[in-house]
Amino acid sequence: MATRGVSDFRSDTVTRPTAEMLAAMARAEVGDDVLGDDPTVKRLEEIAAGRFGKAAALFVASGTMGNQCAIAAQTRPGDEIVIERDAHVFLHEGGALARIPSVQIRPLAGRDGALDPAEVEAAIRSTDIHDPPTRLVALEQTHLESGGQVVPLATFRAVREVADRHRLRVHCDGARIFNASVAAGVPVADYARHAHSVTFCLSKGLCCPVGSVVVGDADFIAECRRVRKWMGGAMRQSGYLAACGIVALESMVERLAEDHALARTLAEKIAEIPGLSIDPDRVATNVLFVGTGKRPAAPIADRLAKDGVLALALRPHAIRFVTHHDVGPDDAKRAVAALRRATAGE
Ligand code: TLP
Repeated sequence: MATRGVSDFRSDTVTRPTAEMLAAMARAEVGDDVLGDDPTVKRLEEIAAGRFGKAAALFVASGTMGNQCAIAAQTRPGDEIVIERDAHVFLHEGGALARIPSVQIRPLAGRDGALDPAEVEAAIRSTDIHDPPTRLVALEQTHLESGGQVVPLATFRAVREVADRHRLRVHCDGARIFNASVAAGVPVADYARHAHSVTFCLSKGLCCPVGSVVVGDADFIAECRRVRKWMGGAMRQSGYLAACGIVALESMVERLAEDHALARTLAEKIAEIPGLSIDPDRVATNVLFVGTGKRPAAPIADRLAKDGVLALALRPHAIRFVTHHDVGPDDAKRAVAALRRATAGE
């Protein structure tokens, strides 16, 4: 279903709230959440904590805010965190790690986003006074830059074993952890068991207009609540937004499989277009990076936009397409036709 006449594959963040969400907003019971009396926010936080098998949760404005609160709550300025080198937290959050938790990064190359536990262990600093203290390992599920790959549960387990041996914390940027869960058939709580904290997004494939949630134990969430406050992220009648989150968790998760199937179909069709490269067998969830060979990606994306197909030329020679609730098979056909025209130079 094309919104406003365009087929928008730029991100799953472009999704609009569903009719059910708008209805839930209209009837939401709200209060002042900073004073602790918004029942709808509390309900969302309870449902989220339960779903992830954690004691507590905190509703935050965005994935970025959730990640930064979670890392700030578990580190001290000057600590080092071990992280996959293409992680969103590191690459795409405006340098927030340097500004908010003020931590230093130890980036490691992952395989499809999965860190090698032995390399994590080897990267841990000594207690020598010259070394920064290693405090936390950060994972990402799904891993965006590798094209929405699912990080195996075994990686979570093995990284946590290393972390426990060295008394490190594990944070998971689970912006799209529900996509991983649906694709792999693994409950989110199984991933979360191996992380002290998880941030997940309501405003991506789950279609909410705003919001993410951080989950963890009660002391950690209490600290996140403090950090969120000094970041300016404490909200008042945010139950209107939390109401959408409840609908999302109750009714929008299983349908993510449709987005994955559409991504796969789209990849299969794009793979037939000369001059473009994508391996459909490697499309694990809802993200596709389409290689444009020697041709620069930006003019191709500009040409697509003229045909009403939006996608992001995020790399010099690759265009990113993301499938979601608000695009369907007709949008995919339109994208394929537009790509054929664009690459034929029409
Ligand atoms: N990602 C956005 C862009 O920033 C690239 C997108 O369109 O995919 N973690 C991951 C893995 C993300 O993909 C994103 C958003 C975030 C965190 C941040 O979430 P927000 O945008 O809510 O701050």
